[in-house]
Amino acid sequence: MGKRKRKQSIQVDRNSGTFVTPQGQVLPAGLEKYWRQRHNFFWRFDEGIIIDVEGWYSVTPEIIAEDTASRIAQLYNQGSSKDFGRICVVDACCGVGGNAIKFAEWCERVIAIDISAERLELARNNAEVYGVADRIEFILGDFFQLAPMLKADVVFMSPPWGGPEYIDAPVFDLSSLPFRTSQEWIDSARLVSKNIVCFMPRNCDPVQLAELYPEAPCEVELNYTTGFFKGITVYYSDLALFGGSSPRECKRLS
Ligand code: MGP
Ligand code: SAH
Repeated sequence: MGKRKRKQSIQVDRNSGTFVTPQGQVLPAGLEKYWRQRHNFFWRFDEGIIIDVEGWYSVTPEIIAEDTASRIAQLYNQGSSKDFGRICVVDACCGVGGNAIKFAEWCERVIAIDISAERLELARNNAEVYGVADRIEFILGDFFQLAPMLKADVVFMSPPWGGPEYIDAPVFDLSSLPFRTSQEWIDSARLVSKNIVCFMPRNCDPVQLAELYPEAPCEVELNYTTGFFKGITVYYSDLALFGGSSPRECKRLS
């Protein structure tokens, strides 16, 4: 922080269809736009953050992750200070840690699950960069198998959407998530907590999102960062009653 970021450029090699980052990572062409957003994904990117291919196109921008975590913690704290929310949050698919790190900054206990051992290790590395690794319990496994054994105050999910092509559909069909449908994710999450938060594609149908958990109040929040629409956060049950207007421009708090 405080240091000026050096302007760095990258060049795609047309023969190999790849580019090499200044950190020496070889990435497929097409991911350049994500690499250019690296400091939006992690404000401390230059301090040793590591992201793999799926992580590059899936990580939640830090400002949105901060907004979600602070909102959850403040609901339980009834205040606006950055005291820990005395709650346990399960991050069902933690990826490279974008959300889990922010939950660890704002909440007392975080359980971060991922089915990929490689990405779970990257999440641990990245949490170390932020100094919060010791406050996250990292679990390698399939959320669907673990869910019946878990209880938490809040469960957060940002499942795979099927790659950057998710945006090609005019309306993203929630049953078309890879591996498991959105309904299956919600049904398993309900075993962990009634308070569910999901980060979903910006081309989702809000009505379809509400129908996934019809018994619960639901609030659909459109997440903008610096004017760009990035995704939709949906809050179910107690969290939906907190207020919070939609659309929401996520602002840096710290
Ligand atoms: P995007 O639409 O692929 O990128 O993803 P961008 O930069 O908005 O593209 P542009 O061409 O419109 O400028 C937007 C954000 O959605 C990403 O930064 C991720 O936070 C999130 N995201 C994208 N994908 C493909 C996934 C995914 O598969 N899973 C999850 N959980 N998040 C994703
Ligand atoms: N919010 C994360 C990005 C999540 S990307 C971040 O900010 O970094 C989605 C993640 O879900 C991927 O890392 C993928 O490995 C994981 N995943 C897919 N299926 C899963 C399952 N059944 N159980 C747990 N994790 C899963």
